[in-house]
Amino acid sequence: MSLYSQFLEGSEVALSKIISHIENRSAGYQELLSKLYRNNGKAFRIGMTGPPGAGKSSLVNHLAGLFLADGRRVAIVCVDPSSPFTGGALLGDRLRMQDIPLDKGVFIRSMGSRGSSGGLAAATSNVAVALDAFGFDTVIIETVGVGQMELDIIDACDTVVVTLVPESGDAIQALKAGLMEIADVFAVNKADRVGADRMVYDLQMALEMKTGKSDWEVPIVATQAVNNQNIDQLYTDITAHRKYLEQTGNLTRKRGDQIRKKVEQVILRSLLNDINGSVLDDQALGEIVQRILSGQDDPYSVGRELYRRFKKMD
Ligand SMILES: Nc1nc2c(ncn2[C@@H]2O[C@H](COP(=O)(O)OP(=O)(O)OP(=O)(O)O)[C@@H](O)[C@H]2O)c(=O)[nH]1
Ligand SMILES: [Mg+2]
Repeated sequence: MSLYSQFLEGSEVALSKIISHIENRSAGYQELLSKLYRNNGKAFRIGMTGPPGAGKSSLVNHLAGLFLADGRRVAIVCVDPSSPFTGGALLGDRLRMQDIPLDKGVFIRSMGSRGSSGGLAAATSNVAVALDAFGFDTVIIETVGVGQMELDIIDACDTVVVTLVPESGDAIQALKAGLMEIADVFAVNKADRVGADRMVYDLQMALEMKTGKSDWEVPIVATQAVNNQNIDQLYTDITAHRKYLEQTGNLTRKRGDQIRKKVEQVILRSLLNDINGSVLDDQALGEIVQRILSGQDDPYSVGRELYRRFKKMD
């Protein structure tokens, strides 16, 4: 039986292999993704981001439990190989065992840092496609920080939860880091520590200053992941955001935009592959760079000329 048939029959081992295939971009992965994409679009994707150590994994741990209790099938993708799940009450130690299919309900996978950051973001969204096609209806993606890669990953999610802690610095900093733009829900975790109320208040102020408001009012939830406090509220807000997306048609629009970007990516990647294999190779590029460095040429002339040459080849 082929790997794909095993996948269709619900084998988590086949799922793991297919994910590695996608992650490594080994031969035939695009054909595989073509099939997976046709079976995709049912899962709810939740992005969890925030500074290192804010308690994202602890929150995900509890949230996964709440989704499970609601009869959902949950998959977790952890895009930070350096940080193992620290575990919580419900799934405990099992969450540390990454890459191992767990319960019937929860599947955890951590993504390696291989390849360029753009590559990792694309690979992560493709892995989410595989999980969706496999039948997980809830996919939670955890990333650390807010670099370009994280923003790209977050872009592929339906609902984004930004986790901050009282020590994260002031809300203005969050504003500067672009967090206000991407957050659908804020969790101010470690609310057992001093400064949590202040952080919530400052975030509220910052949200009020935000321009280009949508009609979704971003909730701010003070949580204590270690004490399992207020995570049910976080869960309620996350599911409310999903309902909002569905009812306003924003979900369809958002996914349409994501697909548009994906198609562009596929075209660009194919073009780049062809160009690299024909009018450009490593050595040629090296020589061009030298010429440009010494002022004999410039990137615009070279780029346009190479593209013209490439088009003539058809
Ligand atoms: N005091 C306190 N500690 C917490 C709380 N939530 C999590 N922690 C602790 O904070 C530490 C980091 O928690 P994680 O859940 O691993 O945080 P994370 O954001 O996933 O960390 P990275 O993935 O490494 O960025 C752990 O020691 C947790 O026990 C909380 O509500 N209060
Ligand atoms: Mg973590």
